[in-house]
Amino acid sequence: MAKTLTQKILEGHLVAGEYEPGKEIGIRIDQTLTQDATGTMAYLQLEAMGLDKVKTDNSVSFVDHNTIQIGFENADDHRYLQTVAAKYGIDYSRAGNGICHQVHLERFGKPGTTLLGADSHTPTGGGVGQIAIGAGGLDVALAMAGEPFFLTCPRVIKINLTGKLEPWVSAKDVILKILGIFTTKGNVGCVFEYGGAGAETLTVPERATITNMGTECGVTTSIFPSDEETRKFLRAQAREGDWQELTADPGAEYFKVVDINLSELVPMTATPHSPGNISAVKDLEGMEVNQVCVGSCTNSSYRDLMVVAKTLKGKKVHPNVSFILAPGSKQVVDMLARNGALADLIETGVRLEENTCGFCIGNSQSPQTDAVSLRTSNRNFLARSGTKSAQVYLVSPETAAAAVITGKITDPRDLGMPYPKVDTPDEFIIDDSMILSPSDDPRGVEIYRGPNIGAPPANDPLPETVTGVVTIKVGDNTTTDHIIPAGSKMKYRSNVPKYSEFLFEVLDPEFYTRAREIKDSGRHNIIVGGLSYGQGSSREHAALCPMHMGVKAVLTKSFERIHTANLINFGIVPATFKDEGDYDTIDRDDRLEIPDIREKIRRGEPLVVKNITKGVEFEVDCDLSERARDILLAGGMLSYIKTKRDDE
Ligand code: MIC
Ligand code: SF4
Repeated sequence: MAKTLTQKILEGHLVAGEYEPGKEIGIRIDQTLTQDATGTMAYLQLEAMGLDKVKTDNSVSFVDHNTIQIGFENADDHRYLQTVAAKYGIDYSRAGNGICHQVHLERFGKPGTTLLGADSHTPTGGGVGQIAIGAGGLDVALAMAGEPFFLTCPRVIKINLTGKLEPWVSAKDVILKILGIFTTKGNVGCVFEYGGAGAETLTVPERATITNMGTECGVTTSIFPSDEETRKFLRAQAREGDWQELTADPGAEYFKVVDINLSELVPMTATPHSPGNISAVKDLEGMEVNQVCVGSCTNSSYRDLMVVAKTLKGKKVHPNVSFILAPGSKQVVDMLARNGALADLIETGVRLEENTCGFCIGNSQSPQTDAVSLRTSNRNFLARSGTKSAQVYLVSPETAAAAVITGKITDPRDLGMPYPKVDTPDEFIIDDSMILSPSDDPRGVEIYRGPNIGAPPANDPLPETVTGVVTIKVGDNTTTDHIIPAGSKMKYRSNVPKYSEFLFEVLDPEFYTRAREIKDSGRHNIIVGGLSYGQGSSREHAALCPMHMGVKAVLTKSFERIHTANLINFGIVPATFKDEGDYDTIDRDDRLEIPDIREKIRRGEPLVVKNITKGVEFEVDCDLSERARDILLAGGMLSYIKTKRDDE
């Protein structure tokens, strides 16, 4: 039978279950990545598993998120990460080497392999034909320990590309177009597999922009075939040996096929406050711009920055615009420094940030009140930039560069300039000296632990009955940035009690105090949400901190994939309304009871929720695999593993 590329790679890695879309499967993981904001918790969990060495082919610990280092916390955590990597056989990419996804694509990504990353944009690796999936840190720790990764066998959607991009239209416009078609919700359990003659016209960094931001649609991952273009990129990275040709079989059947003619695309933007609010740049032309930020794991490659540098050469930054640039990696900066493009950029009046996540995560360069900020990143959720009243528009590097010159939202085709097309160079500058190999004498490595690091908190098994209060009711598309902000608070990632104080801060600053009172009175906290709850990042703190605050159940219209897995891993029941209308009957502060919850979960039956305040009852579904049910009943993954080990 003709197979999709996704099926070929997944079947080649199958260790549990059968390849049948919709069913749970377990796959072997070849590579893992973590970053510093998710990494400390993941490695504390890995340490608790008692291994000598990771069991993957290759695991990399990147430092790219918390590099601002106000206070001792981040620097301490980075030292912890460095020592733990040296001891457990993990490569350590030092702060200053670049953003995890960009560096991984350059130096590690390998066609046909599986990559599990503790960051939602791990699918960037799909740009070189990897099955690259984002997950919570605990799942990544388990993969490092050699355990399978469990996921729902995906429905594969083919995105058939035809034509060729016109000048000034680029990969970001392709993925924004796709977001306009698929939106940010309703795509859980799917994979986007790209193909068609149009796919061949895109370079690897362009493909990686597209797979990176497929995450915003909520798909499990996105993947391009591995072809001559992939080979060219790997050769330029001095890794041609990692190449193999990989395509779908002719005649492979897909769940759905969507055709996109690249020749018809125009510059696009995602308007505030969701990557799913798509407009043509033309429709917003003339709006005054206060800030332009180029960078992030979506658009910080050599190709992207060269297009910006060439467009701006000889020009000055508009007086009303603050122009920030954060390159994706040391390799990118090195290339730009040596070919003169960096000097051109400096002449324009750019404000250079370190080659890290930087502005993208809101821990620096927060714009002014009510600012219009154009960013080449992937998320424009409310307050993510650090300024709640700011209006963030997501755009391509080309559209960003145009606004730097004009001070207004401008369709770059209107600049009236020849398009500075940038191809993959024959050779990238290779210098891996910022990637530290593990120690030859792991026993001799002493792990450094600063005072900011606490042990991962433990949970109790699920009670027979949940007796709780609705601590918060939120609407559709609630993201993990709403649940637990990153930005300046992210330095508390290793200190769960402290970090929990910021839960739901953006939506309801009183949440923490209320949740604390409810917990202290011996009752459970319950969260109520709308459609696509838990969109966005992989941060397990969006489940870990609620667990710490005594949240036992989250009732929603629907969930996103990584967040559901994180809730289960931390012993919180994810349940969906059988009848979505029941959402409207609940209010904050309602007292709810969910009797016999253990028994019903064990039997896979709907749960009955009694709203004591309103005097009504309704049903919610908690339709999980047998394994997920066992994890939940044990009170989370760590207790589950412990019970399993005790039984063996
Ligand atoms: C993000 O872009 O939101 C992050 C910060 O990279 C997160 C990970 C985290 O919260 O640490 C992600 O995308 O998973
Ligand atoms: Fe970093 Fe932003 Fe990419 Fe997240 S989306 S990994 S914060 S650059």
